[in-house]
Amino acid sequence: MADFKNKVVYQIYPKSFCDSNGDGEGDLKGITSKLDYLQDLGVDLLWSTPFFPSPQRDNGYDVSDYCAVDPRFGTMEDLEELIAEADKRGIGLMFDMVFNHTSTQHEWFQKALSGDKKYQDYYIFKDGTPDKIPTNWVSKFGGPAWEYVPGLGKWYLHLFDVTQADLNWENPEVREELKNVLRFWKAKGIKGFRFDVVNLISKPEVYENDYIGDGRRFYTDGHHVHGFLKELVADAEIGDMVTVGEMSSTSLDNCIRYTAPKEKELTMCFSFHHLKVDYKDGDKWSLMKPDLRKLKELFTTWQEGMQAQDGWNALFWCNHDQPRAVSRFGDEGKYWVESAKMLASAIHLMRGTPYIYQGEELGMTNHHYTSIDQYRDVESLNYYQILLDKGKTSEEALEILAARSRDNGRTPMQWDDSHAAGFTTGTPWLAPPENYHRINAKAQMEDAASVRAFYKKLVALRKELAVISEGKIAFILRDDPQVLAYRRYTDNAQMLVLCNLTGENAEVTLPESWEKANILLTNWSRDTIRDKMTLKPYECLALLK
Ligand code: TEU
Repeated sequence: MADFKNKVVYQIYPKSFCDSNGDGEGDLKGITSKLDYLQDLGVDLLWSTPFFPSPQRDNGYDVSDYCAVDPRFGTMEDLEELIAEADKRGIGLMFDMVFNHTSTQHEWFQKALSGDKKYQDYYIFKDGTPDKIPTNWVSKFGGPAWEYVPGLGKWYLHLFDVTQADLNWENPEVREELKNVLRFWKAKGIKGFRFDVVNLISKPEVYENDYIGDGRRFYTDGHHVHGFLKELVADAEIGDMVTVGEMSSTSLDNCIRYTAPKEKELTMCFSFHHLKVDYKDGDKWSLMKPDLRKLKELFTTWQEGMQAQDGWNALFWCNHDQPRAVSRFGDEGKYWVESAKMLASAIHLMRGTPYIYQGEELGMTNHHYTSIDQYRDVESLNYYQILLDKGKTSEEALEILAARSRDNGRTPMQWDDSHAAGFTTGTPWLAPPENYHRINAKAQMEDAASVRAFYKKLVALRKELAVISEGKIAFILRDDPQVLAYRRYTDNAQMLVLCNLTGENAEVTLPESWEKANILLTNWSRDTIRDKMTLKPYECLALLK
């Protein structure tokens, strides 16, 4: 995969990006209408989450036809227009391939239900009786991971929602079908793919109960996963495209194998360990402040570990499954601008490919909903009930959802301060936070000191400076409790990045003399550098020599 290291990817959640027809949901024409905005930001690739036909139980991650456009998002012509218009602006499209499971509305599953043996073997069905579930595994959205079909006398596996049936990758016919999907979209001229939870595709030979966990250790990074990926990439001839795998609960060793060029699997991968540093006892639904030491440790291990063996990280804080980074790791109040910019520098100057999730470049925040009626996500609705069943009051459960719900990342893009943040002329499917009057793209496009202007600068710097796109990385100040610090270097240049992760001043002693270095970037005004100095709250500083 030549020439991707200076590129930046922008992620779009189409349902919430821009609504062109006033039905309250975003659509493909809406995306096309905002391409100039994206070109101005300087991004190279657009990853859109799924817009394929789907009953929308999981907002499009329950696909019922991989090679068509859901009418709620537009038509195939709209999609072709989007691809062509993006191409004119030097922007490539990346589509989201949800290949671990299909919707139970997919033709294959429907045929399986009607008794067709060929299609039953496309999924993971186990013979049995309703009183004996095959294993005790827990679905990622809560509840059992198996569903019984009385008419067939069989159970089927669903690691996610009950309407998302896991595909049987051991069946070569399934793999061939999926290669055809890739060939179909490649022929449309797109530039890359994102593969949803692709490290869960290889299931074990024997299904057994998990007495120490929820079952994930039996199917995560499973025994055939690397072989399946190699075969998929080679046979569908997508080795020259940009590919990113979403890796759930993965390991460093596996991610090296998924992404080292010699393995011929993927260009890069998402891992999520750094986004669990505020899960108390590893539980997403148990709140705590982010453990900053742990965060630093994880960045260090993954950056240096991937570098040592030629792996490549996708760099990100936000996506459609995550609360907003500025609300979670920064400060929505007094230091909103500073913390949003600091978080951006922290990852954009690392080794890997940065992803900007829609609205992140504006410093968009969590929604602060106060009633369960405001939520739409299946995971939030399920867990609200689970939390109540565990004895939480509804206030407590709502407080947890407000911090952790995936809907935080799914509120409409804040374009301007008009009705519904300029996202739709109708009623938005999910309400934007009130702060859109203040935080919006229009206001920030006119402000050279805005969060967006800072992101734009970071995107441009990655293209200008090889030390950012190609340089090596080494972490310093490893024991400092407040400051994330790393050095990037090539034969010709050196860069030092300091990020104060806290809202307090931080004293730092630079490792060697950087006094004469140039200030490349900062979120506070500063013109002198000393070997010993105080970083202001959330200050970030990039020095170049
Ligand atoms: O996400 C996979 C995933 O692991 C997270 O959704 C995780 O399960 C969740 O945050 C639980 O806390 C991908 C997609 O990004 C997500 O939107 C889909 O719902 C999921 O796969 C199923 O396709």
